[in-house]
Amino acid sequence: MKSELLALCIKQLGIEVLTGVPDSTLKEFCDYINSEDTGLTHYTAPNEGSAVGIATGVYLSTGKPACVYMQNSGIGNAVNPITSIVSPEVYNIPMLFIVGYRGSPGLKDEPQHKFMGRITEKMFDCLEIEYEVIDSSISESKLKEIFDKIKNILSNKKQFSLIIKKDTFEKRANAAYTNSYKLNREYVISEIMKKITEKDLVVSTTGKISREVYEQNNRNQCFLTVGGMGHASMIAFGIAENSPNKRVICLDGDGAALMHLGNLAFIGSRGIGNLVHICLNNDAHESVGGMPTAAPNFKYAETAKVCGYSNIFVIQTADEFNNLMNDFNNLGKLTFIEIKVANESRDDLARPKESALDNAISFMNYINKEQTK
Ligand SMILES: Cc1ncc(C[n+]2csc(CCOP(=O)(O)OP(=O)(O)O)c2C)c(N)n1
Repeated sequence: MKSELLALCIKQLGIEVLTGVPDSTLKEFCDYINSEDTGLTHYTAPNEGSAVGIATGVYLSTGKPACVYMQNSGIGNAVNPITSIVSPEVYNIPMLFIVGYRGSPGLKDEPQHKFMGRITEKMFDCLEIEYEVIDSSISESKLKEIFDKIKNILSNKKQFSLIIKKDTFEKRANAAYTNSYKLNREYVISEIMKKITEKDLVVSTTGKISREVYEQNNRNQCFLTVGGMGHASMIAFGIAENSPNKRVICLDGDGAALMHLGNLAFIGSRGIGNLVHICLNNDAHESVGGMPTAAPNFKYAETAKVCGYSNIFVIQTADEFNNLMNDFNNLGKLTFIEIKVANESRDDLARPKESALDNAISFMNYINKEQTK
């Protein structure tokens, strides 16, 4: 299916606004709406729940439904506004969902997608939202049939979800997302990992940051938060609070930090002394194709300062980074480091061979072993 065709079908429903969080399954479509003049107003949202909020506001102010796109993992973020705002039993807001189907039954996928993949259709059954699953075999006439049905459903003020399997979209030339930053994220991670001592624990965020951490040697000390985008910093906080003799390094992404920005306010207010929160900021969702976040240019370090973090660094040049590395093991207070990195990664990054459960077990064993030393 061509991305253009899907956008056209959406427009023909009278929809004028698209909002969501990018996803790798929807990459071609996300590239199209990010880089071409589609005639649709597009907002990348901080998280999928916020996208449902935007779409609700659009409907309330224009009487026209909006379209919310997301990876199926984002259904988790969207459930609350769907059940408590959008539902016919509350404000009855018509809405079209476009959902990337990671972990669809029968497809080999990463561990974090297995469970949500298995229950995605059941989630929509449970939410009482009609849906269709489509894949690359979809014909234009079948798509037209589905959209005729969607038109009816939306005009009856209901919601509909189009669940899209991997490789459904025709490939497009890669959109060129760049920023002006020079530091390479994998290099930055490898240098940080060289500084890690046996007293350090590392918690890394969802996506390629964790894959780049996995490429380093000290894996037993690392908890790779392979799913649950945006939650790594709170996991790091929970560990730091309960491991007073350790230093916890959180390797976060800007998109992830933005997804649950309240975490900064919470952590900053706790005055905890053994947490170093590093935000690898490329202004992008690099892991799923490099699309911009909801707020490129957002000032993460300044925000962390206002939130109460004690030590604040903004690193952009190689010199600044080298200076930081020289002092890295003397950082003694609640620290926030924003490192501006290029919007790039290599294609041949490894994926963890061990299961997610094995990662949790070896991480816990490492903590236990250290605690009894
Ligand atoms: C709730 C949720 N929504 C969307 C995704 C898909 N996803 C995985 S990684 C990622 C990008 C993360 O961006 P960022 O934290 O800035 O890190 P970067 O990839 O740029 O290093 C996205 C959108 C997801 N895993 N979970």
